[in-house]
Amino acid sequence: MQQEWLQQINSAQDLKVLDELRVQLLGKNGLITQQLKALGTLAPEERKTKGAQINALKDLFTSSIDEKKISLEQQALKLRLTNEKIDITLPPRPEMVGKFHPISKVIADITKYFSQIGFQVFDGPHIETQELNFDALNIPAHHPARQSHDTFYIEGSDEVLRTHTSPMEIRTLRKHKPPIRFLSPGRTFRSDYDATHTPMFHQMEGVVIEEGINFGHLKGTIIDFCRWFFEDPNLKLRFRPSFFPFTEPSAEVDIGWGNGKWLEVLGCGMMHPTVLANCGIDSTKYQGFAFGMGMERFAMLKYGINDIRAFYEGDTRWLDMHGFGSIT
Ligand code: 2U9
Repeated sequence: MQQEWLQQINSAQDLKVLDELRVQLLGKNGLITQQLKALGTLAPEERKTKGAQINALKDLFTSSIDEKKISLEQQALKLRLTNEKIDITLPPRPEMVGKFHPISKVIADITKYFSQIGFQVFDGPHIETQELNFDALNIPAHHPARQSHDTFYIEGSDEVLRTHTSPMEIRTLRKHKPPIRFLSPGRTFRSDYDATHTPMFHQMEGVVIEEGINFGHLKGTIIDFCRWFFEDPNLKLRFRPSFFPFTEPSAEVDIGWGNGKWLEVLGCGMMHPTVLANCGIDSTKYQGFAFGMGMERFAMLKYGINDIRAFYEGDTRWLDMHGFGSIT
């Protein structure tokens, strides 16, 4: 009988069968348990020898079952590890796919367009000295433009959060000499918050400095670019005289928006000779133009988004609707 039970224990295929065997042998009404209970009816001498035998059997069965249990558990674990392997080559679930923010899309598209006509891209720090953010750009202290920028000043420092990307143009022109064409996209900061202003927004500025550059080059560049961006080869544009301290002459550009309406999209002008001199560039040899535009405004016009605040609320449902699967 002992051999038969051991044989059964060793050939148990799973933990359930093994547990049934344990119950049959060692459970409340198990074979061994009954035998132990029956000892009480035996004569003292017989009880001693039989008792020892049954207890030895109990120990044998218990250790055999325990051993078998460990081996079955290890087998089961091995099986799970091979069956439950994660296939990392599977594509992600559709609901887990992220989207590119419309601002990333607009910056990537505009950068790509201008890189095809010889523009490099430079980006730089968000915190700038007042010299780079204002003075070098021909905006002296007490000039009304300083007030109109709603600047974030940094306490105990001469520095500010840059109010435009223009300081990056100064940095670039002090380091790299003309002829040069470049863009500087990036974050800018002004203390303002309503349906068309957020305290952090994105600008893209462009600069071209070469010998013999004139207002015609500026107009041609801007007209071609806007017609490409707004996907309308017949788009009407209007250059309206304006003023910026860093360009002279300056203009604001409007695009025709059907039914005789005009919409302002960007500002531009010829590089001011004082600004060129501040960068160590001889304005009798080199001329240039610059333009600046707000990325949120471009995105809102192109993609029909009407409240700028939604860009930075971080609502993934909004991003699902307005984002892009790819920006290359
Ligand atoms: C240097 C010299 C000239 C960049 C320019 C504008 C006109 C302009 C605004 C458009 C919408 C800023 O985001 S916005 O509010 N920008 O109108 N920007 S010319 O001129 C420069 C820049 C750097 C050294």
